[in-house]
Amino acid sequence: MHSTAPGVLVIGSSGQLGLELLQRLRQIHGSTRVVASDIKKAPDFEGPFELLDVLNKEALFALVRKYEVGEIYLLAALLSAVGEENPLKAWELNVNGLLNVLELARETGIRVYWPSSIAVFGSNTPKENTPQHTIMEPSTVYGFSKLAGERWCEYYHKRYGVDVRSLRYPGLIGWKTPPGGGTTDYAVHIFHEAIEKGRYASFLSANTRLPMMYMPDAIEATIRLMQAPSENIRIRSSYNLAGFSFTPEELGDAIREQMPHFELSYDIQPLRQSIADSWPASIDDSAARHDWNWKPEFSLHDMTRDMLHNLGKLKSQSV
Ligand code: AKB
Repeated sequence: MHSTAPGVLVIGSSGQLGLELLQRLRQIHGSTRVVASDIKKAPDFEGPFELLDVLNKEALFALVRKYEVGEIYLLAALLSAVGEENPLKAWELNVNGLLNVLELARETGIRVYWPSSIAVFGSNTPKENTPQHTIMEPSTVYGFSKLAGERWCEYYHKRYGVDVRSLRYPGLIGWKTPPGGGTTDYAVHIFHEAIEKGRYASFLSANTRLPMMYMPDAIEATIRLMQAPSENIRIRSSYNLAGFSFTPEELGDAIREQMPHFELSYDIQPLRQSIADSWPASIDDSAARHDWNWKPEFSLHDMTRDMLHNLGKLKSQSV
């Protein structure tokens, strides 16, 4: 790298969030300054890409030196449903991967972005308008690995001055990339099958209300958080973040406004249903709104229209 500005490293760049965040970061910083990395390469990358397992500390440190990295976005994680299939691997990747990055940040002064999730809450948490500070007794390995990660982030900030920032994402919905093994994935699958088959069988029950967000809002929130002055970031564990909440039935109704013949049925998966039942139905994100002016743009109906339009276009181009 010959630029004087520090490089940006995205770890987990082939995933649902990674790919879209990578594109946005490359718009902001320029393609050559933003290095993509993952354990597998996504098909259509332009710009630097490196194979990297974040658990390999030496390889991580070498990459940071090679590209003179000043900022890391650590997105590699096992999500809630796949995490339950391999709990020890989920713990190792989600916690030790973060610790490798935090150690690097402590030694070099690199800034860090790391996502947390609404999965940090559990069934004893108030379900409606879940506060920033409340009871947290997550029941999934994903949830308590994220909660442990939040504690580590705050610890590295207070103890070593590491500039680490984080958001508790709700379920993320986007058309550019498939979701990667979460409990909220139905809200993306439903659009694919609505367009391809005109019907969908939801693995969550009709009245399961969960907090969700359209991907452009999630990307905007991430960029806004990272661009905010350090003194505005009062919370160094992770900020609550809200878009909108809905049930599968309400999402089906919103799709039917655009596609009147769409049929929704139910084929409940007990594991995912029990995870969803332990999570909040809606989130209070007033701390994020106050500290760094967060405000989402998209409603359920805006998102539904945009998803059907863009995904429909994408699918018609690929046939
Ligand atoms: C999941 O369902 O596991 C994720 C999340 C809410 O963190 N989408």
